[in-house]
Amino acid sequence: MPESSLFAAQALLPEGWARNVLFLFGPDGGLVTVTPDSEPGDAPRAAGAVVPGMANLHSHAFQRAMAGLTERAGPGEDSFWTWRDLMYGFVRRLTPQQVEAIAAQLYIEMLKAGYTAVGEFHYLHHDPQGTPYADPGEMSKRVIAAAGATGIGITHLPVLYGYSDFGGQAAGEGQRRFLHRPDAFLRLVESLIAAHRGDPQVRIGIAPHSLRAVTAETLNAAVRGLNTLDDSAPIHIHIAEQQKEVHDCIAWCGERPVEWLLRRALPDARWCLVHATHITEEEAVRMAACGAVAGLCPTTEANLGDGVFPAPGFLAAGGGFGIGSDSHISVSAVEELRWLEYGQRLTLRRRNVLSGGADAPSVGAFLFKRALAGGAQALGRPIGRLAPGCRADLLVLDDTQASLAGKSGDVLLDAVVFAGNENAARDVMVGGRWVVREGHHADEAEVLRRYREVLAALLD
Ligand code: NGQ
Ligand code: ZN
Repeated sequence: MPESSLFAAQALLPEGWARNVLFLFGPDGGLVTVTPDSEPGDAPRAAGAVVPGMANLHSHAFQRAMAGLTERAGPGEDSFWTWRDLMYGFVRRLTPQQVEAIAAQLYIEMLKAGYTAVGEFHYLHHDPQGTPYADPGEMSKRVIAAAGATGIGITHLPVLYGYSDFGGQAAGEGQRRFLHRPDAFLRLVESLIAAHRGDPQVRIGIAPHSLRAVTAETLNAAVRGLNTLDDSAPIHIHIAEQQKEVHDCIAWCGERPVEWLLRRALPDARWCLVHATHITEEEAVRMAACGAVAGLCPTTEANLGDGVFPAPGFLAAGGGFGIGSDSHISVSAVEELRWLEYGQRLTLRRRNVLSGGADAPSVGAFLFKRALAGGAQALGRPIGRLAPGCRADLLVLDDTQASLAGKSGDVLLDAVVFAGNENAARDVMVGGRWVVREGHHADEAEVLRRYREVLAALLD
């Protein structure tokens, strides 16, 4: 049953921090009224400060099960590309049931970490031979079912994947479970949109995998097709993550990946450009101007040896960003935000690089608030703001933790982002329902049991 109200002594609202806030929720899990300086009446009291739930805008759920398995040096120099070969090997045997169990475990971990919605960039579509399942939406349905069962909101982004490299080169053996032609892909998207119309917990978008995996023709066919179904649905793409990718793109067409995309696909505020690590100052300015969100995944970008996103130029140009845990080497909004700033400090040898300037100097609060806004935009969901009409997706912070002692307002978020190693999310609500209470999810033991069985079988 959704709750009907909550009272918070301190809460982060769109206009800033407020005291004695009374939240009233509707039966559909939306916020109806948000009233500062109220009396609690008989509303339940939050045990700590209340902030909006965070969006995790980039996830490949199955990769949670390989986290920790790829940290052994190979015979030659390891790279993103050698990691990718290991990933192709791992993906070879996964069954729909296993993918559902892995996703459920992951989504509980996300909820406990304070992520209340996920952007699932989903490319594991077909059986191990590359043949569509009897129901071509089988794998998508498993992942969406895991989200439904655990309570996380999902923006499901079926991936269009057709080729292995720039210029439409034939896909390889390791990629056969991922492949679609645009027409079959659009039938999948259409069936998923039809199945979830009106469901506030599920939104469907698309994800052309990367400029390596599509051509101008297939990319544009997918976007045109999506527009006939839902012309505000999100569109995500991996871009300019590795330097090799940039060099190969220039060798192919004479332009850098983001330059090519800006000219050929005209991305706008519906788009999320995931990683965009290797961009020039000019690309940063043009990317910011088009309104697309930068989908930053600092722990995975570090783990895979990608590089550091040039955040100062992009933010100065007005760019928006959100965070994702991508390969799930870490499932922690705190780590993503902390490493986003630390990457800048380490390369620029400065402190307090990403902030709102003199008017909003708190770095942790700046990162948290911007990631809320960018994540909501990228997922195409009314989240990230505790305001009437938005979803009742929120966190209660555990301010009994030593690292948070005595802090309030923006300094509280600075301490959450930089000063603690304990999980600060005590209670987590999605769509008006408590999904985590005192750090626990009701189904965590059963979901973990199933996950352990899957891992035992996979690592056998
Ligand atoms: C992915 N992961 O799709 O899982 C990719 C690697 C590729 C990241 N980009 C595969 N982090 O880009 O070809
Ligand atoms: Zn990715």
